[in-house]
Amino acid sequence: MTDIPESHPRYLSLKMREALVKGVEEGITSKAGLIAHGRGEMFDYLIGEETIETAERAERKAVERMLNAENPVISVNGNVVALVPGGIVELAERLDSKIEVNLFHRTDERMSKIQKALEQNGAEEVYGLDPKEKIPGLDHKRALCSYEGIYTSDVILVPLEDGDRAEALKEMGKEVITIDLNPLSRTSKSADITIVDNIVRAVPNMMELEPLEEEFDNGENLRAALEFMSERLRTLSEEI
Ligand code: PTJ
Repeated sequence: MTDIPESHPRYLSLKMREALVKGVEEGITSKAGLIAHGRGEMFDYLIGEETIETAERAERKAVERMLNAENPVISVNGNVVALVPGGIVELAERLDSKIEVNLFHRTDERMSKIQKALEQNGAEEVYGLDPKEKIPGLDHKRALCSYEGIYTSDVILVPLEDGDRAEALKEMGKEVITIDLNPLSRTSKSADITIVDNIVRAVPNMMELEPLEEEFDNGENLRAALEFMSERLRTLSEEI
């Protein structure tokens, strides 16, 4: 592993990359996960690599919906575990939520490595390893899920999710919350609540923030996030 000095101006960003590379080396993160992260980084750049107001509002609403759910579930993949292994376990505790491993590039080996990583970070029960159900409308392995977790969940947090699965979960009638830096992704557009923030900030924020009781319109919130990005680009271009 490269030793990154804390004084480096892009220290946090480089640490994230290192965590993902380590994830790949350990068999937790998929190689495609590196590419997915690169896309995320680009959008993070556009929001100035900090939590913007619209994201904080979505984070607060997400906390409110998860706390009021009957069977809330956090779906976890190889990128999530590489970036916030402890954070996701703590968040599940705060929200009284189950954790289920649900992979796009599913192999038994990755599933069990991710389960172990979560357990090492304090998770007592990890769902999804012995799936008895399928998310309708998806082809084979991507669809596999547990009955107690994803299949019967009413509110589901699916960070860094693939668009097909987010749409299929909506089709099942679930309330879908995502964390996705790209406000234009299919997941972002089909979710009920989209948190346009880096997961490394969103998860600790959701540990602290008060639930939002007011009405929340995801389309409006997404447009405001895009507007923020355009405005920032305009300002930055004037500074050159
Ligand atoms: O571990 P697996 O096999 O389940 O695979 C996971 C990935 C992420 C590879 C898979 O789900 C995938 O291909 O996802 P997509 O379709 O690339 O979508 C991931 C979304 O997350 C993209 O819109 C990225 O912009 C966004 N993203 C990437 N890194 C971050 C992020 N959003 C928030 N925080 C990040 N750190």
